[in-house]
Formats: sequence, structure tokens, C-alpha cells
Amino acid sequence: MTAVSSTDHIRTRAEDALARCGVELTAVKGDSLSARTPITGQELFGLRAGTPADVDRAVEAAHAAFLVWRTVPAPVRGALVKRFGELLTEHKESLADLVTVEAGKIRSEALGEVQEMIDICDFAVGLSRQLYGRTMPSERPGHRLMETWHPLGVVGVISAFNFPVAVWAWNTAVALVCGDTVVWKPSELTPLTALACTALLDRAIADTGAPAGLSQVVLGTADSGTRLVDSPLVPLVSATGSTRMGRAVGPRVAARFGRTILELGGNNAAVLTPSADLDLAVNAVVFAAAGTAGQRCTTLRRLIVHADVADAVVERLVAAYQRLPIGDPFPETTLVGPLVNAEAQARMRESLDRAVEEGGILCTGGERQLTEEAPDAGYVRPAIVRMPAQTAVVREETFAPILYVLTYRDLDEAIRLNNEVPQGLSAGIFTGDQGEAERFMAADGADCGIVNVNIGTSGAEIGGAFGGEKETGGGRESGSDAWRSYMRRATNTVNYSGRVALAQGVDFSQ
Ligand code: UN1
Repeated sequence: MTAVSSTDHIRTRAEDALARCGVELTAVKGDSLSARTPITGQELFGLRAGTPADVDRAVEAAHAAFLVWRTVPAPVRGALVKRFGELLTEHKESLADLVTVEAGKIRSEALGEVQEMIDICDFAVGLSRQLYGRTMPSERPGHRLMETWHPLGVVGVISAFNFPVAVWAWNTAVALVCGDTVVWKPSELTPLTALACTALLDRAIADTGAPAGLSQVVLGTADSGTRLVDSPLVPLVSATGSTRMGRAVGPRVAARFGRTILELGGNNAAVLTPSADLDLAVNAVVFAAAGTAGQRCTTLRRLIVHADVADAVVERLVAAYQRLPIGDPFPETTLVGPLVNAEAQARMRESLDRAVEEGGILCTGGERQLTEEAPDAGYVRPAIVRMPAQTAVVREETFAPILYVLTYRDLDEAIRLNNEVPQGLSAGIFTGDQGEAERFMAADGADCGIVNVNIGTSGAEIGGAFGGEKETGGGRESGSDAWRSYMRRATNTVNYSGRVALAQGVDFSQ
């Protein structure tokens, strides 16, 4: 275990990184929002929170920019995103520093998160020449039937603390090439990373001569988020966070016939079969369950192991868990950083107590760590609990490193357990049997938006569409054809025959 950096040291590191990214801290300082670090649990700076009136101004500016941006050819829009990707590459270390400072991510994961931003920029630049519409054969002679994809408007992005920059970048890079503009309401827990990303994007906007106002950020609390959600000038709200937040956002946007992309809770499971390569599976499970201190929406929370191998698997997992280096996320030897705050640690404790009440056996972990060195922080040892059944606590998402282990006898039972939770983000199966793998991915297999074979549930690549079913919200972001949600489709019928011919054989001749 390593000593924990002092808050003063972390503050200096944050100031340096912000300055390198072009943020003028004095301009945003105030006393209505607190920038804190989970590394010590203490305050770094007081900032000025945006008000609902600031949201209105940001939306109006983004809308004005949209009216210009939508007429800029898509490949030219791609040039802005290309420049932004270059700036992200140049400032990768500084941004990763800020991600570690604010979200407590270990070094390689913080760098990995910035890499996701760079990757989505590359993807979006290519996409800017591939916003394809289809042509369909018309049923009428001398007619052409086709579709055109047009920019949609201002996209409101509400992001969570655990991926403070990548999820915004997935939305923003794609939205910008689609001809949209963006207003961002980041998590209250991660304002500094948001300021840094915005400063870099503003620089890319200036460098490429794109309209100022394309990208807006409003730091603030739930009030600002609500204002953004209710704004009639925002046709699409892309929100990442808890299912509770999604239940508030979804109906409000629907009431004004806006669109949403909701990325809500996950309660992801992996099935571990007797034919699995155990070394591979154990390695993958440890990262998926304990990595990022259990704070990914894709974190593995339930392991469904075949009864014949359950004892051996749990024994190996417990041994691996007990070796995990927990502590200050900056040194490269640390694998598990802090939870985002002490409240998250208390919620983990509560869930573990409930699990034991519901018949669970705590195999390892759950103890608070570094209480002397960082009394205000939320360091914990990741926990493994064997459960007799999928009880109430197992069906909930606790945003902390708790892995519930369940056993099964036949694959149908494993699939049933996988699907018998309200959430549907990500699932995995570890198997050497192709038939089992195919069954798990089939229509009557796992009911999630992401279904993996011999890979854990987390760490998806940006090239695929990201999102999940049921209470996860149904939205898709990032790669594949997720871009379509950021555009409006026009179906065009063109008559070049020189006479009127009605569809469906209707005759209206006079
Ligand atoms: C999230 O936790 O909100 O698949 C996003 C992953 C990452 C993204 C997670 N690429 O784990």
C-alpha cells in the first residue's frame, strides 16, 4: 500500500494540468461549487456554478451556432474534430492527470479514458464522409425514392463522474460531424475535466474557423440539468447516470416530444462454464469486477459459475483480490483507487450488510482502507460475496466493487439468472464450447446491449454501439450506426416522369 499524496500536491498538479489545457482558473473560481478529489476526499478549489439562466444563454448560443454549422459540409465539420483529436493527443497526459485527480482513476485507466476520446475523434472524422442515406426502388416509373440525413440541433449532454470525459466525447465528436452543437452539463463531481476539455475544443474551433458557440459547458447542480432537459431548443438529450436520474429525464423530454439517449444503470453478469480457460477467466473477472474500483456502468457485479467449478474459482478469485494494490491512484503500481467519496463507501457497506442478511457469505473484502492517511476518502478492499440466490440486493446496482457469486447447473438456468434483473447493459460468458457461446448470444440468450465471449463485461471499444436494454435505458452511443440518433431523416420522393402517378395505384384523374 502506498502513502497518499497531499491535497496541496494534488491541487498543484491539477492547476498545472489545467493551465496546460488553456483553462483560466481565476475566471471560474467562486464559492457555489466545490471541486474535490477522491484521492484525499478534500476540496481543491471553489468554483462558480452555472445557474438556470446560464443554461438558457448557453442553449441560445449553441442554437445560433447550429444555424450556421448545419450548412457547413460534413467533411469540413470533420476537420474540426480532427483538430480536436490532435489537441487531445498532445494533452493526453494532462487530461489523464485531471481524470485521476477528479475521478480517482488509476494511471493506465485515466490514460485509457483519454485514448477513448482520441479514438472516437478518429471514428467521427471518418464518419463525416459516411453519413449515408439509402436509395430505395420506387414503385412508380420515373420516380426516385431516397433518404437524406440532416443535422438535428442542439444536443444536451449530461455526463457522470465515472467517465468524466470519454462519454462526453462520444457524444460530442459524433454530434459535431452530424452538424449539431452541444451543451454539456458535467457531473458536479468532475467540473475540472469538463473545463479542460472545453478549453481544448474551443481552441480547435478557433484553429479551424468553426463558429464560436458550438460547444458550451454549464457547471452546476441538478437545477441546471433540469433546465437543459426542459429546453425546447434541445431536440436530443443524451444522459448518463443512475436509473433514478433516467426516470426523471426520460418523461420530461418525452413530454415535449424530444429524443433521449439514456445510458443508465448496469448490473452486469458473466457466466463461467466448466470448459472455460480458468486462468483467462480469473484474470478477466478481476479486472471487470475490481477495476475502476467497481465504478463503471459495465463493471461485473454478478458471477454465475457452474457448481462443479465454483469452489475452485472463488478460491482463485479471493487470492487474486487479496493481492490487489489499493491506494493513491497516481503511482503506476496501484490497481485500485478510491471510491468517488465517503458516501459511496458507506453505500457499499450497507449493501454488504444486506447481502449477509439475505444469506450471503462474505469471502473477502469490504474493509475500509487508508483511514489514517486519508480519513475523508473512500478507499475500500473489493469484496466477493457468495449468495444462495439472486436476492433483492443482488438485483440492485451498488456503484462499488462488490462481486456476488451465484452458481448454476445448466445453461438455461445461467441465462435465466443473467436476465432476471431489471438492468440490461452488458453480459459475458467464459466457455470453450462454441455451442454455449452461440446460445448465449442468440435471441433467447443474454438480453443485454453488449454480450461478450471470453471477455469481461467492461472495457468496450468505441467502434461498437454502446448501451443497453430495460432499465439501462435503451440508448446507443459511440460507434456503429449510433450517429443516426443525432440526425433527422428526410425521405425524399422525386418525380422525373413528367406526369402524376399516385402510389398504391390510386386513380384521381379528372
Ligand atoms: C460508463 O461506465 O459509463 O465499456 C462507460 C467500458 C467503457 C465505457 C464505460 N468503454 O467500460
